[in-house]
Amino acid sequence: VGLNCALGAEQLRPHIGELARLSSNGVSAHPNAGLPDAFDEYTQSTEEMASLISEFAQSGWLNIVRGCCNTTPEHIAAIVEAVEGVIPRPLPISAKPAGERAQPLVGTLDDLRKHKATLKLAGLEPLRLSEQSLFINVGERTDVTGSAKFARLIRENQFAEALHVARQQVESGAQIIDINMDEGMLDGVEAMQHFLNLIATEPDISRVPIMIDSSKWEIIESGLKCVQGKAIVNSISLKEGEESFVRLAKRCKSYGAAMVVMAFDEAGQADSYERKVEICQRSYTVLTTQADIDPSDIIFDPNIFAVGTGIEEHNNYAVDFINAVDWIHQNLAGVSTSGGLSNVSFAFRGNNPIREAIHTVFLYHAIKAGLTMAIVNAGQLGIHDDLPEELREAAEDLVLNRRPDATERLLALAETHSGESRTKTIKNQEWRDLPVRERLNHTLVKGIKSHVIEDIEEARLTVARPLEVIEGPLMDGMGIVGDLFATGKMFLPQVVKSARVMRQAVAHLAPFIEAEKAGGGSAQSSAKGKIVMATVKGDVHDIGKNIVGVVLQCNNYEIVDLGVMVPTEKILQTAVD
Ligand code: THG
Repeated sequence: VGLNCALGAEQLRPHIGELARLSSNGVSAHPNAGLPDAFDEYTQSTEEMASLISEFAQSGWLNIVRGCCNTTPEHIAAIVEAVEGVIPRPLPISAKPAGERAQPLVGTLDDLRKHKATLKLAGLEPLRLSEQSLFINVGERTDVTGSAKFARLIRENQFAEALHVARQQVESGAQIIDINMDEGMLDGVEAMQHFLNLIATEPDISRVPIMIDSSKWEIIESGLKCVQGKAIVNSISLKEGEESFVRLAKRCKSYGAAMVVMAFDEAGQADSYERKVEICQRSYTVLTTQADIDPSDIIFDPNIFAVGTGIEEHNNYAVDFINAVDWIHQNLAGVSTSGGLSNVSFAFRGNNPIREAIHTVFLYHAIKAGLTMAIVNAGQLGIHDDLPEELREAAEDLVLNRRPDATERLLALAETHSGESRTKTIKNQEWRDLPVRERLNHTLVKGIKSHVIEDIEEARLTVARPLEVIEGPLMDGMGIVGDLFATGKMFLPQVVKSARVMRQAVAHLAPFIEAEKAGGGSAQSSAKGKIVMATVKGDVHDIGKNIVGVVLQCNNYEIVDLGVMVPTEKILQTAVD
């Protein structure tokens, strides 16, 4: 794998360096003779080009090198001379020779920790999981079987609106989106391909990896042919026996996709802890020994089924899922886990506050057991500590199967809570009468945009310097958000909302802070120093940076803010300049 054209060797350096770091195959470089000047002429000398290439080779980056635009026989001769005797890049040790089978990685606990979830995915941007990774939200709304609205949009060919649903998922915190076009009245292959091609042209959607969800292999494969990056197949299983399982797993691998593996075998879906464990163990062995699948590409879904259905055999479903997730992470090295969260509350359809309460409680416990990701309605997760005490208790009784009458008790509560959506509850509360500091806390934690400016303005008038509003109530609020998030009581989509409010608040204060600085007069005019700030390549999160920037400015530093996703070279060059 390598890069040619478009750039000269100098500009190609970071990309070749990165490929060399990542690739398990040989790496090639075919740079142009520099970049064209204003007259479209390439002027790089043979010596200059050869010296750059020599540096690449000496760094151990190259297996093949040649030239592209405007390299002359003289350039090539100089390159040949420059790399003479340099050892080609050795292949990384982890790269297995073709055909060699992976051994199952069941081993000691230490081995397990080492091999824990290293799933790598990508849309336009990479999503790499490690042991430190937080829970991943997969957006569920782009599913014709899970959303009446999305189904209607697709049926009526309103693809622009359907794209909007996908964008909303990403905006409200989905880090992957699940797409399902399984409906009797639809040409699933056609709908999947059309929708995925449209998504590919929307960088703010296609930056996240896609989970292609279908019970028909034909639809999945048609999707795999359209997606950029490294997608997830949802799903394969042993339901039709080992032979077809192995064949489909190999197909997934040939497209470079990761795969959701359902706890499903020839005898049916696993509905008890023992069956879940048995099928996942067997699937793991088959996949790693017969299909040469890397465990990091396996995502086990041990089936989230509905609880509270009134059928006694269902009472332990959530507990069995959570315990199976725990077992999988203790015993099947390197794999990830997932589930369809909204399934668990099907029995309470039509009552969103109750469903949200069940989801929140369920996720809290499943994440503690190690759950890597779940298919969720990203914009609609509750905050664990915010659930009214009695609702949380009742939901927990149901999810954890703690009392035989859990369903009845939750239903009784459902009557009092029915119809009231969570947002309405907040609106109706008397939080507007609280002191301004507490109102700001509430606004930040809940991510409510409606009164931010008004409250910030009020707070600003109570302090001597506008900066104190940031350093006081706003930082306090973010502290609360951070604590709730760290303890699994608040989820990423909510943090995203809080962050937006914080951004709004800081934006309102910035001009006042600027004005104060300008009014500070000549006594303060000599800066204490100059700071270059940026978020690095791959990181779009700039709120922390912006706050530090504002605070430093107030302390008389000059700030050069390069923005977000800035390449290393640019940061270094700016520092040098
Ligand atoms: N495992 C895997 N994939 C899955 C599931 C799973 N894919 C589909 C499903 N389960 C997860 N997705 C959803 C999406 C929506 C709902 C439930 C699961 C849902 N929808 C509301 C309802 O039906 O009441 C929506 C109503 C509406 O807006 O029309 O609950 O388990 N691997």
